[in-house]
Amino acid sequence: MAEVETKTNRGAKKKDVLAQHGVTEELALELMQDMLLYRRFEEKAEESYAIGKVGGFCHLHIGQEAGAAGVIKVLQSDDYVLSAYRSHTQAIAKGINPKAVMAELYGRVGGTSGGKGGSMHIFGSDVRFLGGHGIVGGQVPIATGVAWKIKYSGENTVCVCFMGDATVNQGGFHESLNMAALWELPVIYVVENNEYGMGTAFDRVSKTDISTRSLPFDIPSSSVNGQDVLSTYEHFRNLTEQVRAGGGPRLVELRTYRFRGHSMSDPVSGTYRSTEEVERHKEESDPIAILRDQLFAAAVLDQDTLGEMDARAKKIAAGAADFADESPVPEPEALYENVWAEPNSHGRLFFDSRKV
Ligand SMILES: Cc1ncc(C[n+]2csc(CCOP(=O)(O)OP(=O)(O)O)c2C)c(N)n1
Repeated sequence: MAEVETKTNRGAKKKDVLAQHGVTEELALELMQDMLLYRRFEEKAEESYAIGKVGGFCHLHIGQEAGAAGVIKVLQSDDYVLSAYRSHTQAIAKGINPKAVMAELYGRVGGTSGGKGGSMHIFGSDVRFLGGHGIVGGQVPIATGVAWKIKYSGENTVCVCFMGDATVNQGGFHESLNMAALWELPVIYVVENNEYGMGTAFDRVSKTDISTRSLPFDIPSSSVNGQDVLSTYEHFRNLTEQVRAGGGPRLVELRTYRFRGHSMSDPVSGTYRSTEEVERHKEESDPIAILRDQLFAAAVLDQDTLGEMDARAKKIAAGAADFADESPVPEPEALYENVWAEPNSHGRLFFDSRKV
């Protein structure tokens, strides 16, 4: 006979979801708080862009927050992360202050690159977030070099390299995987497959799945639901342990979806996807709503607490915008700073990234 579901045993049963993924209640709530911050930060950036406070390109991660939260939460503070241009949330996840990220979007002195990099070039060498890269695939060979350095110097760290699905047909991606496999480098290549490279659907540019891309190099690959932060976290926790223990490189497809246009200057839908498609994804695969439902069902979270957490996230996002507003614009002389490398005592060219 079917067990009668009461309020108490419903909570107990659903708590299994957390146990299944090896996630404590505290960690699950942290993941929720992180994703709320990323969502509210991006919405604030969107608003600031719309009123002309953010110049240049601006690519939002709305809809894809579980990737930033679930992957980076697993890492040690001395692990490395590199990404493409849709990277505000990943930079915050790695430990860069949201104020410095927003000020960079605003082109202000208080930004991560003194306001000279903009949205696509968030950088924080002190927390080992090495960009923020505007050239599709540009970060992949660099991440491979970072992983080589980790191995050469015997560090107990790993390098995580995020990229979009349009990267996997680039030459540099394949060259990097070849070298990473050959030298058994501690690098995890993470492809955020949001189904489109600008306005081109992935199945229009590729006959095979992303996971097949590592087959020629004998690199293990996997695919995970990137809208479910608990699955993402669990997947990367296991994988990172293997890579850290010397297991060599990995390729992971994070199946996700972007809820906004390619960049702030593009429409949300267009000729390449319909409004209905976007609305369906928002309805069915919003990572925040998925975790909310899991935590409500497990009686780990209620509406009031969620409201408080959201208010906290909004306050941090608003504080970041205020900080950016108050930060000065760079002096014209700043154009000449951090441009040329200086020779060090060995006569070698040395670029002091701490000044950036
Ligand atoms: C080498 C290179 N080619 C073309 C572009 C123009 N471009 C900018 S974003 C983009 C699409 C990339 O899509 P994807 O890698 O899937 O990432 P997503 O935007 O979906 O996060 C293109 C083609 C570029 N920046 N660099």
